[in-house]
Amino acid sequence: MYESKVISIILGGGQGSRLSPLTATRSKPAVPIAGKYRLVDIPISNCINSGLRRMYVLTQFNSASLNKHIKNTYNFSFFSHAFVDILAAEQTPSNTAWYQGTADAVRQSLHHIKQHDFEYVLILSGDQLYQMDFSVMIKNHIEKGAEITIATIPVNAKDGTSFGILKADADLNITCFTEKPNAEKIIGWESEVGDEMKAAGRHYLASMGIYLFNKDILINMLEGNDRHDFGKQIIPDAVGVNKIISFQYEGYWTDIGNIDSFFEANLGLTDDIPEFNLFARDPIYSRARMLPPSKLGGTRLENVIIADGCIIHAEEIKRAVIGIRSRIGKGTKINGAYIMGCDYYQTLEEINGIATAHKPLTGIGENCVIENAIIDKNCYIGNNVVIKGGSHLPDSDAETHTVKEGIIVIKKSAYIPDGTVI
Ligand code: ADQ
Ligand code: ADP
Repeated sequence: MYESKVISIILGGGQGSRLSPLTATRSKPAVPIAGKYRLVDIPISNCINSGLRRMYVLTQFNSASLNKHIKNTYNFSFFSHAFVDILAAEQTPSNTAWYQGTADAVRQSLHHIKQHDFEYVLILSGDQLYQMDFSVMIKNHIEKGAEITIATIPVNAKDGTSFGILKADADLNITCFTEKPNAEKIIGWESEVGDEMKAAGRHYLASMGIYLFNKDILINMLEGNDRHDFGKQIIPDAVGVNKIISFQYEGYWTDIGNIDSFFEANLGLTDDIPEFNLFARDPIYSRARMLPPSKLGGTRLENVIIADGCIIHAEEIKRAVIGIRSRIGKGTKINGAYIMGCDYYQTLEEINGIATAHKPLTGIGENCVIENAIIDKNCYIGNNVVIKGGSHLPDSDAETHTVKEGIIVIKKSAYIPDGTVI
């Protein structure tokens, strides 16, 4: 319904240091989640499921994997105006810098975006897990005659310090806004929220970093100035000047911008009734890979998601997400892990050659123990390897792995020889 009126812009990430080492060789939107998707599939699917089909993904650097994924996944009809285009920070004669922040990323992309016909711009974060129908927010924006709408969610005081916090009047006009207030400054910023939210201690209204702008307002705010960020500058400057309204959302929504929240969001998908529903009627779109069904033999499984194309002989797997083309050997025990899988299969000839050279195969070997870990794609993990994360481990960084908040992240294509203990 709003397809011809709205252009969506997905903020694909700055330098991605919070998700490193997963972003060492790929751009943030290309980071694999839930065994078979990539981060960017979440906002793109929300747009498609909301009837919005014209999208730009802004990213600091354009990895081959992001290009390939977008090109192979989002093919729209020849006769439709739909598109998903990547705009990577680019040097031009007038500008030699990378995106300096979220607003700067949009500013630098305006000359591409302005070539289309549209009335509204929907700005989305690329690192959030949620399912939201944006058409309801757009309808509300138009009916209320707003110039800017910010999607908001009630949060508790502790979480509130990580977000933009705002207050709205009875007509939901935003009257004040403060970006990431500290524990002292947040006092007094409580809002009237529903009973369920009150009972959960969620008294503060946080910006979800999801903005709907009228086209002219956005262009006026960005052109001819150097305000780099929406949260730090554009939104606070607009309060009291423009008609900004709050669109309150109370469903599941979580930031997955750091290793800890990324890990928990993935493992949360294995809960009996996960907060994020992969099995909803509106699908999460991703690349159709034509992989064979997964083959399992003799493995005890408890709360596990297994993607296509895996060959698994492990002894036991608990609370884990097992990604495409994973191979896991006999006797291995996994508890609390996200195994991203592999981009390719080895041929039998390769496997035999590798075996004689005493090198491990891609995937996870026999009799390994893996706990509290993320294993990036295409890793070679030998036999009798122990990878045990936990809160006792200090943050550290080595050639093959990083530890962040007790979670061990084995880097992409790492080679972990037989008998290694981490
Ligand atoms: P943050 O998420 O901390 O707060 P920011 O780091 O600016 O804000 O990132 C917003 C989104 O833009 C993220 O998806 C990020 O990856 C992406 N991004 C950041 N820099 C970018 C760049 N240079 N180029 C392209 N993309 C970039 C914001 C708001 C808060 C709000 C939270 C909700 O500022 O007010 O509460 O989002 O998560
Ligand atoms: P990531 O998912 O980590 O971002 P990419 O998508 O950039 O990685 O790379 C994955 C692609 O690389 C796969 O689609 C696969 O075609 C190719 N690839 C990588 N390594 C190999 C290999 N050793 N043999 C065959 N193909 C490979």
